[in-house]
Amino acid sequence: MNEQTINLYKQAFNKIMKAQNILLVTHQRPDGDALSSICAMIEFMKINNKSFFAYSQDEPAKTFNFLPNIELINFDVKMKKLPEEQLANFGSFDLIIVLDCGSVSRTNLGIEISKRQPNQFVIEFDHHPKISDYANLEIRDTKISATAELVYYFFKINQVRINRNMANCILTGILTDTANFLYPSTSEMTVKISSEMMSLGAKLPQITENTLRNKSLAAMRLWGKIMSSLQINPKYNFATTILTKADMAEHAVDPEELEGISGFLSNLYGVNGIMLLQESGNGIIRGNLRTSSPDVDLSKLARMLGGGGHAKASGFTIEGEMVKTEEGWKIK
Ligand SMILES: [Mn+2]
Repeated sequence: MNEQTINLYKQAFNKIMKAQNILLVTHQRPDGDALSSICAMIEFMKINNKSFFAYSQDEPAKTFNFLPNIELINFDVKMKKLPEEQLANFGSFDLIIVLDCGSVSRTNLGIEISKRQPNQFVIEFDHHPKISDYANLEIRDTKISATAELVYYFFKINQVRINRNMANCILTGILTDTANFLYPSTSEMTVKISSEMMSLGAKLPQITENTLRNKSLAAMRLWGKIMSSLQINPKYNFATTILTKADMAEHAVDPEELEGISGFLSNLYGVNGIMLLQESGNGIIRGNLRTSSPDVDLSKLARMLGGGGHAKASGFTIEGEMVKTEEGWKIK
């Protein structure tokens, strides 16, 4: 790591130490890395007696209830916005820390953040490709496996003692964002950090038990349905599969039980990539793109379709519904 990057981490530390009231925010529909990163930062705030408010637009999946500090993340199920009191007092946050959000819109506070007062400072920790500039201090590395790995560097560089709670969070973020060291973003450092987290008390069996071995029979059957619908487009050597509203109605599963299906599908041999199209009700179709091919960048395709993400894992949403025709599934 170069001197310049190390300085960014030190500046972030100084800003936090001086801040009076901190807003910690991660993305909507928070995944394991988003939750782990924010929970590790909450631990740091608690240790340093900082006044903070942690927020995510959507409720964390129950799978992650084992994470320390998860109960301190605020969300509003009905309103899907920052609770009234915090929204009215948005100006009272002199520091806003944004974790794991590819774009500011994923915080659900894009407008508030863009209209902030000059004394409100924004620090961003992220490993997605940059979409827009909005932070005052940006710690971004798209080569790194997880935002939790950036949080690790933040602690290390600033000589913060990593306690067991932080270690559990960092290891969870890394494992969930690399699909247990499966994705090419897994580096020698990723494995080294994970090993260090275990030596600091992170419980690997508990993490895998909660994040991996959590599928019901109905979920397994639905995974089977999705796999049996796979088709390969010979022109692009690209595999697609679908999950309709009817499939979801037939197999009553929690949406969180579908976590990891796209990563699993990317194990399909010899294709350039896979796409899972999922009808999510109210006329929205969610597209998930994955590839294991080293020279395919699917984030470009996702961006063309109005979405974003990483080269190997990205997504988009479009309006419409899926209709079965003689030539296959069409979006209308
Ligand atoms: Mn992430």
